[in-house]
Amino acid sequence: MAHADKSLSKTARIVILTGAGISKESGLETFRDPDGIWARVRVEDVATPEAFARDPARVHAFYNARRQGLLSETVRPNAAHLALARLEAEWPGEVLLVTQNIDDLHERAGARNLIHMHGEISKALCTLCQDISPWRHDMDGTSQCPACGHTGTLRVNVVWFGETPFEMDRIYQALAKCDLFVSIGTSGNVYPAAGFVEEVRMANQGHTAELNLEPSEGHSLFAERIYGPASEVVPAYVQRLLQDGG
Ligand code: BJW
Repeated sequence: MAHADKSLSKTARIVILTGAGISKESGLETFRDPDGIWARVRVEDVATPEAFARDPARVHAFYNARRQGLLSETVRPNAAHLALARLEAEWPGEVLLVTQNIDDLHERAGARNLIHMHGEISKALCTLCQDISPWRHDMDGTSQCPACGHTGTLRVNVVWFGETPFEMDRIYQALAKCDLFVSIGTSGNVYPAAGFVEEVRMANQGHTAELNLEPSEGHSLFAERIYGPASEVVPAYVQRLLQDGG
């Protein structure tokens, strides 16, 4: 474990990036772990615009199953989601949470200043009128857009490979001026998120920390590294920040 060498001012600006690992202990699958989603489904079959054009029914079925899983009673925010919401509520400076996750567990835990850079599974995007609307049930080729009334034009509002993630300008602005960047539960395989730590290192003197089950692809780029289950290491890290600034 590598540690921080200085305390943060209580007005420090914090950016937190989360990935699938933070929701694992809530009962949701990660992607690249041995028991992850990409071990049983090919990316090219479900997570590209080409896959949707080729076989929309298959892609709808993939996301319908995951949406149903997210809505099941056993899936709830865990101690890591709750700790980050507590940090946002109690930290005197700005805290921006950027998640790659398409679940809503950060919101359910109470997070407010949150960007879903890879979209949200509980929203539909109309490919005709571009409207984005809440969508909590199954979607198929007969689903009707609530805004324009057309059928067969809806897709899940998530970012597939080759598409541009949401709110990148706002994210890069926050990275450029943050004093602390914390990456939690992400393997560091997918860009642009995997490059955020380098953005911070290049743009300013911000401290960087990785909290994950195991070292990520880019672990050596982080000044501080803490390994263990998110439900244990995140609450402890937040407690330390709130107590003495790091
Ligand atoms: C725990 C734990 C516990 C487990 N506690 N931890 C070469 C060719 C073609 C394209 C590219 C290329 N090189 C780069 C690209 C770009 C491409 C890319 O990165 N490809 C790479 C694979 C090479 N990226 C894109 O196409 C992106 N768009 C883009 O770049 O646009 C250009 C642009 C950039 C910047 C500005 C403007 C424009 C889009 C990427 C879209 C990713 N989409 C997915 C699917 C979304 C919907 C869905 O959920 O189905 O997003 S893929 C999938 O991976 C999902 C995730 O958000 C993303 C990241 O995964 P994550 O969260 O890191 O999960 P895992 O499973 O990888 O890791 C989990 C970690 O948790 C592990 O380390 C575990 O150890 C840990 N863990 N249990 C703590 N209890």
